[in-house]
Amino acid sequence: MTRLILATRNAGKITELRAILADAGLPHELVGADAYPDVPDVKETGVTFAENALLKAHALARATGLPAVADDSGLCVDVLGGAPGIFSARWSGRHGDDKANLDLLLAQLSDIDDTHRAAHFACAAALALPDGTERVVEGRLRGSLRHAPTGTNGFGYDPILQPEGESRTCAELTAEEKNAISHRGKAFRALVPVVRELLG
Ligand code: ITT
Repeated sequence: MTRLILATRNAGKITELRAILADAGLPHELVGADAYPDVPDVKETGVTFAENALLKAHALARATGLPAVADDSGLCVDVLGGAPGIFSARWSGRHGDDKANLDLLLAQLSDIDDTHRAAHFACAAALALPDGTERVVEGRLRGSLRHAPTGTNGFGYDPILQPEGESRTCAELTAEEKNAISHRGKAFRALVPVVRELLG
């Protein structure tokens, strides 16, 4: 069975990606980057989600000699011109401090009323092979931002993003409900035929 490495150390993402790829019926063994502790984290020097996803996938594919998939994702707020965007994970200054990132964003938007709180999650999903072959696809989830966090599921900015057509935030959706509509779900479902094409 081909081993496919997920280039992430974010436990929330690993859980989501495993479910999405398994649902799609991919016969590959999916392993998180933590299985390869000696591979250093790649610097996310790209300026788009696609560039960063490709950087992460290539670094892991090169280091392990195995096909690697990676995503780069974030929250893009209209009134902030698309920020935090690629800086979503480190918006407050500390990478991965979900609560500090969310609190800072809410404070920055405190005077903005509901008509101007449109935002979307964006995700680029990349596949890289050790020989340098690469593919990248993208997905989005549009919605609007609440004034206070609600819900305990998910991670990151889930408690404040209410998807279009929903009365709940992403953090009030079950994992299955979120995967069905999410930016990451869309991007990785679009990557499935690409994995099949390149890896069989
Ligand atoms: P890896 O780089 O190891 O994959 P990361 O958390 O740094 O993990 P990203 O660089 O893709 O991942 O940053 C994504 C950030 O954007 C993440 O930390 C969240 O703050 C936010 N984000 C992305 N997808 C999200 C989702 O589905 N729900 C909530 N927040 C999300």
